[in-house]
Amino acid sequence: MFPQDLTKLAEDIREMRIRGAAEIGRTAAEGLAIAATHIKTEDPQEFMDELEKAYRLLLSTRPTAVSLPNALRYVMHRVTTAFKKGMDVDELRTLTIRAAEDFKRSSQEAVRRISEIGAKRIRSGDVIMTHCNSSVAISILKEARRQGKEFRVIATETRPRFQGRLTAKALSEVGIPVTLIIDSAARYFMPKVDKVLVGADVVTANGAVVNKIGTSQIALAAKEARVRVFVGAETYKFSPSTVLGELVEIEERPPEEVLPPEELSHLKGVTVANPAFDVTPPDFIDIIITEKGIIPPQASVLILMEEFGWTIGEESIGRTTVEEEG
Ligand code: RUB
Repeated sequence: MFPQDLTKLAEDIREMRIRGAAEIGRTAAEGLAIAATHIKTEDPQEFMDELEKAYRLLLSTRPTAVSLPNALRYVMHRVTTAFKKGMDVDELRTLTIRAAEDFKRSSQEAVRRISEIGAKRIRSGDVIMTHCNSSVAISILKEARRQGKEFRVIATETRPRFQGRLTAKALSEVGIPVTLIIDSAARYFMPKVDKVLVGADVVTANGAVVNKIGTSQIALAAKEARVRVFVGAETYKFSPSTVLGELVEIEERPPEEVLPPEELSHLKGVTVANPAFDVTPPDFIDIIITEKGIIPPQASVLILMEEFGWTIGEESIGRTTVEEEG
C-alpha cells in the first residue's frame, strides 16, 4: 500500500494535472521523498524494497519524457550507493529527501541558466512560434521580455489538450503579445515567423528531439521557409539509453481526448489514434539550448558522454544527469 499522497501524485502525473517534462521530473523525485517519509521499518533492505516499489509506480505514470526516469534514477542511485555502504534507515530516509531536493534545485537552476542563454538569441521585432506549453521555452521568452525586448509570439493551441492556451496565458501575463492559432495553421503563418522555439521531452543520442505531437510538422514547415528552430532542453532531457540504440516510446493517449465515447460509438469502423509526441530529426533543428551552453543537435551524444561517462552501459544509465553533491 502506498501512502495517499504518493498515489495522488502518481495519478496527477498520469492524468496530466502535472505535466511538461521538467515538472514531471521534479514531481517524480518528490514522489520518492514522500515514499521515504512514510516507509515504516527499521530494516534497510526492507526500506530499499519499499522505495523500489514507489520507483516502479512513478516510472509507470507516463512513458515518454526521459526527465522522469532520469530524475528517479538520480535519487535511487544515491540511495542505493548509501545502502551498499551500510547506512541505517534514518540515514537512507534523510538521503532520499535530500537527493530529491537536490534534483529539484538543480533542475530549476538549469532552467534559469537556459533562459539567460536563450534570451540572447531573441531580438526585438522577432515573431516567434511556439508549440504546446514548455516551461523552458516560456522562461526564455520571459527573460527576453524582462530584458526589455519587444517581440511577438504565435502559439499553437495544441490539440487535443489545448496546452497552447496555458502558454498564451503565461506569456500575456508578462506583457508578451500572443496570437493563438489552430495547429493546422502553422505552415500558413510560417513565412511571417523569425524563429521557432520549443521544449523537449527527450533528446536522443543522434540529436533528434521528441516533443509534443505536431512539433515535427512545424519544424518541417520551418525548414521549408528557412526559419530557424531552437529547442530548450536541460541535460536531464537527454536519453542515455538511446546511445545503446533504444527507441523512445511514444505515449498513446486515450481516444476520449479526441472524441467523446458516445460519438465514437456511433461511427462504425472508426478508431481514434492519439499519439502524444513525435520525433523531429536533427536536420530540422538548428540549435539545442542547454544549461551547459548551446549545441548543434549533432553534438547531443557529447552531452550524453559527458553526463554518463564514455562507456555508457546499464550501470551508467542508473547514474545521474545532474551533478551530485559531496
Ligand atoms: C508537454 C510538452 C512540452 C515538453 C517540454 O507535453 O510536449 O513541450 O514536455 O516542457 P505534455 P518543459 O503536456 O503531454 O506533458 O519545457 O516544461 O519541460
